[in-house]
Amino acid sequence: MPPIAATGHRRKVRFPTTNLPAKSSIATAHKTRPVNRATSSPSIGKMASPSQDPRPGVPALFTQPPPLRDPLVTETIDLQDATREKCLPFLKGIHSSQKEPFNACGVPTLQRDDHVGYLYDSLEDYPAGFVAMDSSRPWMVYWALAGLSLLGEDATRFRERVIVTLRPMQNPTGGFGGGHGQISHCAGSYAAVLALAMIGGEDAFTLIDRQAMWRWLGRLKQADGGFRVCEGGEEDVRGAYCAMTIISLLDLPLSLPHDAEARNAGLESFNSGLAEYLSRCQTFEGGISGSPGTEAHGAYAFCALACLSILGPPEETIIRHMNIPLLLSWLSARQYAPEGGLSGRTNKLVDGCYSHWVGGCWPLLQSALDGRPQTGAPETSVGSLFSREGLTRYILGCCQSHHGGLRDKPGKHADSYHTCYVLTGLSATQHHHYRTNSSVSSSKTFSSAFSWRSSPIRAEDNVFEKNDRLSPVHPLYVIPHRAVENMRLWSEARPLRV
Ligand code: FPP
Ligand code: K
Ligand code: ZN
Repeated sequence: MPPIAATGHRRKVRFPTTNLPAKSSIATAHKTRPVNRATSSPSIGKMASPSQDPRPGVPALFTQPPPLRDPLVTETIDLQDATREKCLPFLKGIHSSQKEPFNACGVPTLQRDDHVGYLYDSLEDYPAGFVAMDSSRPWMVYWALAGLSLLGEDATRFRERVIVTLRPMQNPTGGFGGGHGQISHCAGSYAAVLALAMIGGEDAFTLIDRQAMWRWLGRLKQADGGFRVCEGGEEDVRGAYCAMTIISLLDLPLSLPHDAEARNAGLESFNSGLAEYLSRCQTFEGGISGSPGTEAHGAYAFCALACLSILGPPEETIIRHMNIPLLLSWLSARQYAPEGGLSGRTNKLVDGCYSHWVGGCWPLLQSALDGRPQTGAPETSVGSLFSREGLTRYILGCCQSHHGGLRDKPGKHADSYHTCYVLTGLSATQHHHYRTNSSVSSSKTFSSAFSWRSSPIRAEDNVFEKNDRLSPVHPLYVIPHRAVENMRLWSEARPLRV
């Protein structure tokens, strides 16, 4: 039982009987089951015949297979073909599970109430099979609150309940575990801090032991500039992004604690060697990997670019530490046609959650290319670097689950992770994110991270309707701007003496 039920919003939870999350970590929370060839065949289910005409308003780019084909037949290509065939009736707007109304562009409406209901449900009880999610408790809270905020709901009504839920997960030695009694982890701490920022208020902020958090993060900093995700755990760009998110939001001192082992290697600050470490994560493909020498992946690309954008102005940090033409080429290759959605890596499939992990890279790169910020929105901009129309079509056409919640792709069940990140991606297609030369923060360090603004893109300039508009979220912290600002200003007013 949750400590305090979400009174007034208790709904009956609908749980799928199959496709339960298999593992517990964020890295696996969105993993799909191995595809069963028989069930992934495009001919099953109650879908319309693939040859049926699309609704008016859907351009041929989104209704036909790509004109160029690799004649080689491999498992990868079979899977790609099957995925495309599965998506086509949804893109054409003719699948029987899609809900009316459709707009003049042939795109279905955002089923806002269904998604709100799904996320409220996601904070209620779970059957035994979900025990694997036990180490993702702070994430469950974060995904629901972030998703609800995007949908225009008020996250602060969960204040008391979130505080009671998260309190036992904080360890006296610093940081939050994935649940009560679990060792502190960067990912759980990131989700917990962001959830507390969203509910806001003195009780939420004072819950965090900032001094212990600083000491614990000091033990994660490595001699090569990067961060481990937990003591004795792996070192990767998730660690770096989560750590710098926490440090900058809570205004923790940048100097490493005296007992930090990285000091023995000559490092003095949390920033030391970090940008150079992230630079070493860019691969021959142009994408960014979890650690130097491994495969480029969209989730890591976002962590690395957001971390660089926290460290300093993207037009300095990203430009200096990344090969931009190569990065542009790899990021662009993540968007597929006819699907319109984004993949996480070369030769893999579109997945709704990359609407954020990959889609969220674009505003950061755009800001880097636009150069030094001005008083308001930039007068000239490199403009949109991806197809907002394609991504909107994939999200609204292929990712909305019939009973609420959003999903990886047709044939998959919704879950709160995908609901959160698909909505984040949809919001990114509806807003311009840019920085100005005035920061909310009065300190010089991280001033650029707190200078982001957004302006809505007109519904007429994309394929969504006015009522489908989501709230904007901060492109680095992935929570509402106000939540970012309140936590930073509260922390700045209470400098830590160490
Ligand atoms: C591959 O999964 C996925 C990864 C290698 C990385 C997953 C990491 C995240 C989603 C986010 C981490 C960020 C933070 C802030 C903790 P897959 O093989 O199932 O998917 P794919 O086929 O699409 O690559
Ligand atoms: K995936
Ligand atoms: Zn996914």
